Amino acid sequence: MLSLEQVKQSLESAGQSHVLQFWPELSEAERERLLQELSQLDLQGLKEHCEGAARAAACPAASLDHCIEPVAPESIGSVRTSDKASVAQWENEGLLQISENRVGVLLLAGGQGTRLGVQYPKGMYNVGLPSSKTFYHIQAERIHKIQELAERKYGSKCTVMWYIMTSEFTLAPTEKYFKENNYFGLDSSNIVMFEQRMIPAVTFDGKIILQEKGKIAMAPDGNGGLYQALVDNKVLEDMKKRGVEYLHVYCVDNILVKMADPLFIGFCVSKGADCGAKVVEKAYPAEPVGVVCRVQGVSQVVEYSEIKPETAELRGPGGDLIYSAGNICNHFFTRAFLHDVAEKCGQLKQHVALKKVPFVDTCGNQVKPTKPNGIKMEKFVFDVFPFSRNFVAFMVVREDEFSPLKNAEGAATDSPNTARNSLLAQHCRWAIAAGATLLDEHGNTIPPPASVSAGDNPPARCEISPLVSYFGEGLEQLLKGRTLPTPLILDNERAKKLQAE
Ligand code: UD2
Repeated sequence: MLSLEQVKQSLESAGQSHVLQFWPELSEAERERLLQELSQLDLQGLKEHCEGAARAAACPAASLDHCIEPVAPESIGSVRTSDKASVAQWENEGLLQISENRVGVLLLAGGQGTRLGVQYPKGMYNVGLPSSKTFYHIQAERIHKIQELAERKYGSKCTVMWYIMTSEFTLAPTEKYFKENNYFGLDSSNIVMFEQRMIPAVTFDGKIILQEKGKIAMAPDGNGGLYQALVDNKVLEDMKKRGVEYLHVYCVDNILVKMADPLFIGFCVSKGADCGAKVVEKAYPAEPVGVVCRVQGVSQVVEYSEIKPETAELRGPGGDLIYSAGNICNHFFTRAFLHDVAEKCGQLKQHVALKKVPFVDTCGNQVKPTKPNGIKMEKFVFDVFPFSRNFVAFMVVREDEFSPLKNAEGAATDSPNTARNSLLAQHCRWAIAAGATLLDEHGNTIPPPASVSAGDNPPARCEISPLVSYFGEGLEQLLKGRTLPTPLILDNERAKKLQAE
């Protein structure tokens, strides 16, 4: 830890002496915490960070709209339009890589979940499924299952490493939650949690914001902080040691996420890609997903917050959105590519977010601003795409793969209700496709799958544990010809009973 004198000098030369304004009023413990916090900051880079943030907020970067063009549809792989043989070949390739321990998953879980408004990590959120499982729990079970499927197909016991990027906000509660739940049955030595860096929020005139008299307002450096965090925490070395060559990076809040999706992994590997992104057809122009497009000829993602509404609304002659390849924060990277970009993490673009940041004023009063007063600088995980030598995009079916939780209950989109419904609707489709007749709570037969779509009210509460089925496979032998009342939780125990009947 640095001394008070050292910190004082650095703050002075960065024009940030106000940070110690309340020092005389602080208790010993508060002083120690503040010194600790300041010692962890990049004090050398502080001046540039604060001035840079103020500059960036004053003159926002020119919009990219004038130099973007859509990715040609034929250059996007697609699960829907590819022939069955190719799909099977990609899936087998993915399972083979998994069976050889060459695939890991990396969860981006450092965000603060501001829109959802909970004080704990989003991964611990329970959207109200019949089983009450949380995102972390579901994801752990999908890892279990995909390991099992790869093992069964190729006959070798395997591990999908689970790397979890957290932040100061999410690390301790996530660790505690995993421990309390016995790592959901996974081997704890195959789960690696690490922390991304935090950076100070600053005012529009480039002054660090004090959240309390003895505490700086800090925020994680965006999900693109991943690349620095991989270096800081020697994650690439860990991957190398364990032989993990491919990483599936994903965000925490998509209830339908297919962990280490063998089809996506197999597609990327078969195409010799170093970097890839899953996309879905955008649902509506203002949907909060980035678009995969070409900027001056180079494939990348333009984030929803940085594209003009009139560009997002552009439609082709058939009425389809021109920028329709919606990024769902599911990325593929080879370890070699990550190794290359780790050296370039200093070059990653900084994005400006204007936020309402609670602060103490110069008289020491707590203020909760009603309009944005602070700048948070963020890096985006997809900003490494332009460094790729062979980038591929893969279009998947929204109903099968994408239903994110962003907003609190009551919102029309991306809420606990829509997430829960998407999963239950999917599981009803699986059960019916496997030959089950589901009965609703009144004993009426549930109609066939075509009438069930994500986001709609699912016709019944039917939840299938990932331990029983990963993407609808293996259900026929359990469900064909059966009439089952709902609510139904099809977990391992119930599956065993059905098998025994
Ligand atoms: C993300 C994508 C967007 C779209 C959408 C789909 C980015 C930058 N944007 O937007 O294009 O795909 O998801 O749902 O990827 N996170 C961290 N550290 C941070 C900030 C965020 O780990 O400092 C994690 C966060 O916990 C979450 C993921 O990154 O798992 C995405 O973050 P978000 O929910 O803030 O991103 P969103 O919805 O604006």
